Amino acid sequence: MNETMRKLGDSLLAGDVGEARRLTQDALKAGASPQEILETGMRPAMERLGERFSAGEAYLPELLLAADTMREGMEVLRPSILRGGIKPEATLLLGSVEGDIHDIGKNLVRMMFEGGGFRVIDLGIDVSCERFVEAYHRERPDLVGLSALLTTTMGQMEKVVRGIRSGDSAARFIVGGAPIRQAFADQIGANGYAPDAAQAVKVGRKILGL
Ligand code: B1M
Repeated sequence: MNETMRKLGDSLLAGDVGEARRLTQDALKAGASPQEILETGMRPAMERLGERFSAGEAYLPELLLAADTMREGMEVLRPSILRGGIKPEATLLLGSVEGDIHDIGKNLVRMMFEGGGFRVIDLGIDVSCERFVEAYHRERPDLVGLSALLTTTMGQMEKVVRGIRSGDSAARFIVGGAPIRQAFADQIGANGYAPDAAQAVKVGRKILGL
């Protein structure tokens, strides 16, 4: 299985969509869980790519290609993640904060919450504080999920927390993304933080007492 996971990671880095889909299917057939495939096959490869990018050994087109390939692989996992026909237990309002166009992790978080029985309203990427506030009051979600991948955009999270709480002091938030840590979540008054998508659902359920 380790060999399949390694090859899967390599296929993302090579931008080989066919191979990525095939290896994802093979891993599922061999009994790996979607979470295992994501966390041991796909995510480490993206982290390696990020390190090469930081070192000036990889460039934006390679990041984009790998991101698109990972998205294709995630689509293979989607049916296994989603539980069909279940009445949603709660609603999550989700988005990548203003200035941030990274969405692979956020999309995974969405899939995991949907699989965990939530209705998810996904506002997408580069979502301004005003759009979050407006959507919150329109949709009245049980939980708001904020994703940020850049140190320069994580500050937006605090703005959204304050913006929404100024109209509803009981609003509840979960935050995550590569630069986010528990201490930061505590500092901005979020109710929870999760380092990955699977744990996000557990933390979300805990926040809501489900
Ligand atoms: Co960008 N990028 N990128 N990038 N990119 C990073 C984040 C970076 C760490 C790479 C690096 O330099 N090492 C770096 C940020 C440095 C920093 O701020 N400290 C960086 C940079 C600098 C940039 C640009 C500024 C580059 C430039 O233009 N010069 C630019 C900024 C664009 C912008 O947002 N305004 C940029 C652009 C891009 C692409 C568009 C090319 C592409 C994104 C494509 C897309 O998302 N559609 C891209 C990519 C692919 C990456 C890396 C390589 C991979 C990110 C990824 O998808 N990982 C990334 C390096 C890295 O993360 N190590 C990097 C896989 C994904 C499954 O993991 O997103 O972490 P992740 O999500 C996880 C958890 O974080 C968590 O669960 C997810 C699943 O388990 N999680 C949550 C995420 N959100 C959550 C929310 C929750 C809970 C958990 O609750 C709501």
